[in-house]
Amino acid sequence: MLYPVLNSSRTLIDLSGIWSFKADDGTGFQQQWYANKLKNPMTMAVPASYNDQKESIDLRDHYGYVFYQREIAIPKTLEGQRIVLRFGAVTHYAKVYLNGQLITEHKGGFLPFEVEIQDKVKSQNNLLTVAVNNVVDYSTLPVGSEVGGNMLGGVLPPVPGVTPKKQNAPNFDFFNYAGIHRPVKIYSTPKKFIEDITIVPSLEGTKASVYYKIDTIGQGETTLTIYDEEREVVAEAKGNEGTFIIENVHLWQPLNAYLYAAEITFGEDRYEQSFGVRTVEVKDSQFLINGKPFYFKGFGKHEDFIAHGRGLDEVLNVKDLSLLRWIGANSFRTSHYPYSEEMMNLCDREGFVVIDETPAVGVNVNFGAMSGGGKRDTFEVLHTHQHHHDVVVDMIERDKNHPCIVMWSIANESDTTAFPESSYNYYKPLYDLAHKVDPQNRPVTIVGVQGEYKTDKTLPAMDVICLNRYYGWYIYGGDLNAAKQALSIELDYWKTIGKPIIFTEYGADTVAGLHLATPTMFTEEYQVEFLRANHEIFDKYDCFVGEHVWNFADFQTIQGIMRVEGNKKGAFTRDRRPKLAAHYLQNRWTQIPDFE
Ligand code: GCB
Repeated sequence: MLYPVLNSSRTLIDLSGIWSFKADDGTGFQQQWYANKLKNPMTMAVPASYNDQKESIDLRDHYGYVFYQREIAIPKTLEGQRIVLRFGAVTHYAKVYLNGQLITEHKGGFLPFEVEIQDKVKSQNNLLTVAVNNVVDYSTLPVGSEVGGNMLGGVLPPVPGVTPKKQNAPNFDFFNYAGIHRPVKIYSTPKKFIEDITIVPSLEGTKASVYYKIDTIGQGETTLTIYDEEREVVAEAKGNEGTFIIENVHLWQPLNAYLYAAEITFGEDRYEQSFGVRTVEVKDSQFLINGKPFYFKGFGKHEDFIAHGRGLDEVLNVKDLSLLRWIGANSFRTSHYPYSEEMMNLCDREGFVVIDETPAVGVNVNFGAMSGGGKRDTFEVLHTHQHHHDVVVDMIERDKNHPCIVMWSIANESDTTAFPESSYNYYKPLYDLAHKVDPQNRPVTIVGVQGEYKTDKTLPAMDVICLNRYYGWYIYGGDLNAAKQALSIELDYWKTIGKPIIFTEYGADTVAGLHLATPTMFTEEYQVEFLRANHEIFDKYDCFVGEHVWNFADFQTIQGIMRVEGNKKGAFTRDRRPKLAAHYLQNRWTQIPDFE
C-alpha cells in the first residue's frame, strides 16, 4: 500500500485536528451513534490516544468502543477522480461509517487501511464516524485477557462478592493505549492509477542492478525516471516490470543515508518512490550490511509520550533520532508493533537501522497476565493464527521498500519453550511466509523470552538469535557476579548454534534522580553497573553482533504493584532527560564502530 502524497496528479487532505468524541456506554450501536451527530460529545485530538487527553480514570481505563466523529467535504475540483479515505492506524479495531453507512472495518491497531469513497460521498456535510474498540483478547495481537483482571495489580486472592470493573488485562508490559493513533487522510488519484511499487536493488561491484515492479489499475504506459540526490537523472525504464542499472552507485549506509527517487508515471498518474541501495545478509555468524559485519547499538523503543499516548508525534520522532545519534546508537527495534510510516521514512533519510516487529506480543499463556495453574499449550489456547499471518503480510507489504529495515521480527517473547513442537509448527510457516512475501528477502527472527532455552526449537530455526535477557534484574537482581556467570553459561550454549546473536533486551528499572554510592537496584548507579556487567560478557563472544538496551525511554504501563507510574528501564526519562546510564552508553558506543 503506497504512502499518500501530494503531487501534480494526486491531492492530499489531512483530517488531523479536533474531532467529536464519546465513549460508548453500551448503547452506542443500538442508538446508532454513527448515523447522527453525537449528543454532548467531548473534544478529542487526532491523531493521538484518547486515554490521557482528559482527566478521567473511566476514560483512561475504558473497555470497549469509543466513537470519533467529524464532517468532511470533498472539493468539487476532485470530481471524476478516485477518492480514498485512509487511516494510518486505528487501535485495535475500527468500524468506519460515512453518512450512517458502514464503509469499512479493520482489525489490528498498527497498520494502515483505506477505502474508496468517490461513490459514497456528497460534496458537503458528510458525517464521518469511526467506532474504535480497544479490547485485547485471545484472537488479537497484542494478546490480552477477555475478562477483567490485572497483570501487575494484585498478589492476594480476590474477595468473594466484589465485582471489579471490567478492564483489559494486557498480556504485555505497555499501556494499552487506543484511539486514532496515526493520521487520517483523504487522497485522490486519477481513475487509472499506480497501485503499488516494489523496488529490489542488488549490488554488482560499483553498480546497482535494480529490479522493479509497478502494479497499475487500468490501461496505460508506465515510465520510470531515476534521480540521484542532486536531482540528476541516473537511469530510465519503461513498462510495469524490469530492471534498471545505476552506475557508480551511492550506497545507503547506516547513519550515512543516500536516497534515490524513482519517479513513475502511468497515464495521468504519477508517484515518486524513494529507495536506497544496500544489501543485507547473514553469513558465518555475522550480520552483513553492504558486505561488512555490522554491530547493532541501540534500543528497543516504544511509541509513547506524555498526553499523546501512542499517537504519531513527528517532533518526538525527530527528537528521538537526535538523541539516538547523540548517544552513539545506530539502530532500534520497533518493539512491540510496526511504528508509523512517518518514522520509517525518517529512518530512511537519517540512516538509522531498524528491526521491524509485528504486534505479536503476549502470544504466551504461560507468562504475564495469562500464567497461573499448570502449563498450557499457547498455540492450542489462543486463536491468533490467521491474524498473525495477516499482520506479517501487511507489515512487509507496507514496509518492503524501506532501506532502513534490515530484519523482520515476527513476534516478541512468545511461548517457544513450553511446548517446543507446537511453537515450531506455529512459527516455521510464519518465518517461511515472511521470506516469501519480502521481495528483498531480508533476515527473519523471533525475539526470545528468558526461560528453558535448551528445549527451544523455534529460535534456532531463525536467521538471527535474538534474546531478551534480564540477568541481574528478574534473576540474580542485585548480584551482578551471579548474573555474569549465568549469562556466560547461556551464551556458551547459543554460540554452538552457529548464528549471529543480538541481545534485543536487557535492562534495569531506574528511578531518575535516585542515587547511591553503593549501587543497588533502582538507583542510577545500579543501571550503569548492570549494563557494564552485561557488556563485559557480551564482549567475549565473536558471534555477538548487537546490543539493544531495554528501553530507550521510560514508558507508560498499566498501573500495578510492579510499576511505579510506568516502566522505568529507560536510558532517558519519559520526557527525554538522560539518566546516568545514557552517559555511560554514550561513552561505550562512541568507541564501538558500526562495522567491524
Ligand atoms: C520484556 C518485554 C518488554 C517488557 C520488559 C520488562 O521482556 O519484552 O515488553 O517491558 O521485559 O521491562 O519487563
